[in-house]
Amino acid sequence: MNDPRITIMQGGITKMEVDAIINAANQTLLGGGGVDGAIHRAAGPELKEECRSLGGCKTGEAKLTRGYQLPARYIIHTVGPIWKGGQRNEDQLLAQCYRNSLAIALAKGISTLAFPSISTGAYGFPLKQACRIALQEVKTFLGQDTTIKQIYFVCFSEQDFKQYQEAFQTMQA
Ligand code: AR6
Repeated sequence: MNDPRITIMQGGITKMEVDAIINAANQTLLGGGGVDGAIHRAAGPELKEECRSLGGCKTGEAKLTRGYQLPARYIIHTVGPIWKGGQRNEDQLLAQCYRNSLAIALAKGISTLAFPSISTGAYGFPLKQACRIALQEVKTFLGQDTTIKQIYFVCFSEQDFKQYQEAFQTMQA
């Protein structure tokens, strides 16, 4: 059955009008390139100030900040694994990113949130494998008792968008 609470779309995550967006950050939480850079630029310099007070973040874990100039009220920063060939617990660490981000959202009473494709840019995680993990974790989470009403997967490129759609359709079968 198609879960109406999951939406796959193409676009920029900084524009999303949701309670929280997820950032694919690095362990310093002090900004970087890719989606992390875009989020810091759009949120403004106060975000970095708050991030500085958090003392970094381990791979697989997640931390919450305000959204500042973003339409989103909160940002959940998570650190995906760097792909090293698949024998370094990368799958489990990526799954933890989704699980821990969702746990924070639930604890905050958040009802709408948007994920980027964590680890599949600079960190090199194979896209097909990563989006299967992302969708699996979100579906498992939504199968439990939750206040979350809508989860967007915001794909930046058309290639990512197609891959997510394909994985989603395969999982419905
Ligand atoms: N909205 C949605 N997705 C985006 C956006 C955007 N505005 N911009 C890029 N993407 P990456 P990672 C996509 O490299 O692999 C940073 O420097 C992008 O096309 O941002 O987890 C951090 O500081 C790709 O599909 O994150 C870390 O050092 C996805 O976001 C490192 O990169 C993730 O690509 C983290 O690497």
